[in-house]
Amino acid sequence: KNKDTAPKQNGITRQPFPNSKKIYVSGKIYPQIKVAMREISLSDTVDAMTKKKTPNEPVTVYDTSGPYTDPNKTIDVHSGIERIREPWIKERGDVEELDSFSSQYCNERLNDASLDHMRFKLLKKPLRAKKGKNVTQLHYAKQGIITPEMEYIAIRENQRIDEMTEIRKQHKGEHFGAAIPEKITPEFVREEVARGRAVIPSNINHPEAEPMILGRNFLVKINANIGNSAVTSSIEEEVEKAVWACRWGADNIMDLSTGENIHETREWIIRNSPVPVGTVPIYQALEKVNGVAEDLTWEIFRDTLIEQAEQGVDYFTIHAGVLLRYVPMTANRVTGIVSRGGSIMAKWCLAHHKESFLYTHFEDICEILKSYDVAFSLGDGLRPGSVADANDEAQFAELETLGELTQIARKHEVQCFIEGPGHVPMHMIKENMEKQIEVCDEAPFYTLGPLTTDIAPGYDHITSGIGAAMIGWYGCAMLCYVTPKEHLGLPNKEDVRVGVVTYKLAAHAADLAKGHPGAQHRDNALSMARFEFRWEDQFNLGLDPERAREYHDETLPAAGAKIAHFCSMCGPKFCSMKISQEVRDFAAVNNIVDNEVIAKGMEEKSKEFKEKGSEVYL
Ligand code: IRN
Ligand code: FE2
Repeated sequence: KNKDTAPKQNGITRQPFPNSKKIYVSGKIYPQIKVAMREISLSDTVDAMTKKKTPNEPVTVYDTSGPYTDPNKTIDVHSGIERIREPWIKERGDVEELDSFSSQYCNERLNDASLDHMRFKLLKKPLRAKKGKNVTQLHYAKQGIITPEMEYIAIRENQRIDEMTEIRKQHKGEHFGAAIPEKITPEFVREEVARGRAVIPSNINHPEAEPMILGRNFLVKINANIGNSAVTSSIEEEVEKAVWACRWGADNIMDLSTGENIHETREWIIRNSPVPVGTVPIYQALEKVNGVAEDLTWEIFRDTLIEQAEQGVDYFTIHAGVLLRYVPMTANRVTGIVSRGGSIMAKWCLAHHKESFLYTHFEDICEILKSYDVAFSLGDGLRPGSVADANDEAQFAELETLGELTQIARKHEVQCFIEGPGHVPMHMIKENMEKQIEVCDEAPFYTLGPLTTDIAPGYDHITSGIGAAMIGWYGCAMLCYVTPKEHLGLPNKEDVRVGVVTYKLAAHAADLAKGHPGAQHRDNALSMARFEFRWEDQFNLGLDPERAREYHDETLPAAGAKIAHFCSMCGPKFCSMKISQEVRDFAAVNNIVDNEVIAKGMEEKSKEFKEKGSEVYL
């Protein structure tokens, strides 16, 4: 069951989802923008008695898979995917093209003959803001400008709800102070960005990415971490990891690579990634000083930031909230400091007995980030690594500092969101969200899980999926996925798929509970298919059609079973959905009102049941 069966093209998964086609919706303000969505076509509803067929409208869903699922696109991973945002960025007139990287380190690497086995060419000349210009979406939003990125997002978030006639019962949702409109407009996107309540991770050097937004008044997004320390042999393999995560629904990926060839690996990922890419630059900086944390300097870190910004990283995790005086607060914890970046900075602070350069040079970092529109993802270096340590003094002390830094980032008009825990039991999750909103003045929250218990190694996608759904409902903007391998080992492709799908369902459960206007139509369509025994439609509308079909095939592999009015769980005689439909048909024929019908239907079923010998399983 665990093998990857999807057909590949040059090592990259390119198979479209079943019964799905890629559609592109044009903008109104900017007709040149083409918003990619997936349209799932459905089979007809067949009336059980008259056999009359009624067609079902196709369902449009949010699509993160990029051009890879569009059979009409030719893709060459060695030159990268289409740079859809390039004309938008250049037309704004605020950028200049550089002939090579500003970072000397980077240019040396480019000429290093020892890299021949993994050589990459400069696929794209780096862009940088012209002197004195700020190219962030936040800056434009504050000027009152609706960018093409903003209109793209508005269209994408709505999922054509205004064109769908078949919007059935939709629950209102509990908003917890959020304010989600009936329809997301480009102006609403602009306002949310201007307010700092939403972030569009969109480095000018990553024009390949399809714009997406993080904020509690929008769909909850998910992140998949893909980098690892293993040596990979080819560009295709690296790109395939990213493509695979996006295929299953990752809204955004983080390249956490360490070890050799970080720069090259990242180049390939970014040039071929249809979603924003984040990194933790301190990891690469640490490689440059051979893993000795104390040897890190501001200059090495600064150069790393510039190098990555010019490659196109859309946001940086920066653990600037780990202050010297907070480190002792972790001494009596059950699990101490579990953040990699957090522990590096804690070590540095103790060794030098000073505040870290991330904190003391924070404004310098803002100057760099605004020249490329890299967003801050302020790291939670002191997040709890066990439920016992949840919501403790160290965690909340760091959060206060992150709130302070948010204000500085905003002063510079640099986009900013906040990372959060970690391991938190269910009853302590809401407090996290509320505190973050208050302390960080509504900057988007981005959490790792949280894991709601520590006792299920091997199932931490579920221990954390529970917490992720809850915090997403309370207002968290993005959920960092956890795979079944968490705490145990490096995730393989199957783990990535399970992690992404688990987080996608947690995020969607949160969207439903929040009452996002673009959420419930998919549930309704799937439920109708399920009720009408349109098995194929039920599979195809799901998050993982392949897995659903496999499970159905396991007991009823015959083609006829895909239209049968039962499945192997209850068998043909005791399917509640079948019985319920029979009751309805009975009502239609006998022209009886609901309550009576049910009573009468129940009575008949009871008689039938007794006549057959009152056996539950025939
Ligand atoms: C997300 C929320 N809190 C932490 N994260 C993710 O953890 C973050 O985005 C990045 O992928 C990773 C950073 O780990 P360390 O360095 O904090 O352990
Ligand atoms: Fe953990």
